[in-house]
Amino acid sequence: MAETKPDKPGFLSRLFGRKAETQPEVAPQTPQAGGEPEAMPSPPATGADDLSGAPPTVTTASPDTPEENKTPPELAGADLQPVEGVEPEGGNPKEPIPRIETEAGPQPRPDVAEAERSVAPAPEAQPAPAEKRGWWQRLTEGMRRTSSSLSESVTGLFTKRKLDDATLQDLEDALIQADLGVPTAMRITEAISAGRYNKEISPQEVRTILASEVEKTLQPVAQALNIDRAKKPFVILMVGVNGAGKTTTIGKLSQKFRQQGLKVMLAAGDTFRAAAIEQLKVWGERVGAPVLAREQGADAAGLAYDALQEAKANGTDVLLIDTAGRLQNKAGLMAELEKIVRVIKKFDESAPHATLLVLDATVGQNAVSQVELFQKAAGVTGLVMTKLDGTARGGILVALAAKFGLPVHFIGVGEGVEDLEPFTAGDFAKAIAGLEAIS
Ligand SMILES: Nc1nc2c(ncn2[C@@H]2O[C@H](COP(=O)(O)OP(=O)(O)O)[C@@H](O)[C@H]2O)c(=O)[nH]1
Ligand SMILES: [Mg+2]
Repeated sequence: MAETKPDKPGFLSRLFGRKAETQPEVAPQTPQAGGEPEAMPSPPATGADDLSGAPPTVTTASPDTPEENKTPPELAGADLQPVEGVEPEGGNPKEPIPRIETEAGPQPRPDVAEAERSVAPAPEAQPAPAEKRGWWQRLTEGMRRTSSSLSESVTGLFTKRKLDDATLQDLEDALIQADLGVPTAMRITEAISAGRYNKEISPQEVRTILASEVEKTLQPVAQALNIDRAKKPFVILMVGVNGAGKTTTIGKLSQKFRQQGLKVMLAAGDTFRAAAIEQLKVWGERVGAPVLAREQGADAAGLAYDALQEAKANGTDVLLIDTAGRLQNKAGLMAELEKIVRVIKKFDESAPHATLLVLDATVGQNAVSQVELFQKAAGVTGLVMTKLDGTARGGILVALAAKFGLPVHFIGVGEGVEDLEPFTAGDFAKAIAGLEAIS
């Protein structure tokens, strides 16, 4: 209850679904058209398969981005090193971003669309103070697809029905289907049945118990990302598969750090794609953080090392290092990440001080194997889960918490710079159980 503040409508709303398919009955105050610009619509799937990183037939990203994506001129030219030989790429940034199915599940079409994304990270990057919706609202709106599917199951199962074995089994199935994971689903079902067997239980009571059990699972992992000011720079390595949201998350985090008065520097370590470099540069310009970038194909570990040196020399507080995430070449990916970590440690034994794995919630259970892979390759210290707004599979976060116990620092419910917030167990649990939507 403590997390639910009436003046805090917003992130929770986005988290639980404000996409078109969401159920209107859970719709909070903010109409779809209102408030901040929507995240880019989820585009139609394409057959493009460019995870190989092959040189793209990239459409040219004109630096003349649409009005809302224009970089404030005063922030331009912040790069420490301009990227030579890299023409801005991409087509019409307003085009929807096509997504493809990969082994990791639905992914944004990485290379060809990268250009578009590179110049169109966040329509609402300039915070609109008056219109800025609160986090709770954005979270519940964003997560509505997850919560409404769970909520429907609960309502269907428990309306005027006694709690018997069949109902409990159906509930457990619904929870498993919602990606909460088998152990958690069993625990929740047990908690609901305790002392209530053969009695009637209202859907609302079920939701309350569900929220409380989910919160118990999430509480231990809901940990803030603490920037140790004694480490200068505090080095954050961002890892994750292509399209998970690494670069966008770096932009959003940088904005937060900048607002805290920290000096931030970015390193464009995804050197496979020119457009990925450009994308980070746009974010750097937008949030006022210099970007160390090299030409496409440059050695990422060398770049990370140089970035550390530069950051140390210029008194940077936080250095965020972007990386490539080509899942189609797992051996290569792991070797590169291991090398980056090794080289960083040569400079500072205690670094990286945080290795954040960015996970796309829409991949559902595939997130489990991604955690295992990146833990092995880079020693993940914490998770960031993105795109909780675009999926009914938000329950995966609960399954990951139960399975790995890794800290979850932030969750993302949209493409905008404000759509990332520290993860709090109570808010998430309530949002997933659809409690707020009911009351
Ligand atoms: N809906 C939504 N889209 C997101 C979120 N985070 C990132 N994205 C989008 O996902 C796409 C891929 O993000 P990007 O940062 O380029 O992924 P990367 O390849 O891991 O660096 C971009 O279009 C982002 O705008 C989120 O929380 N919600
Ligand atoms: Mg990227």
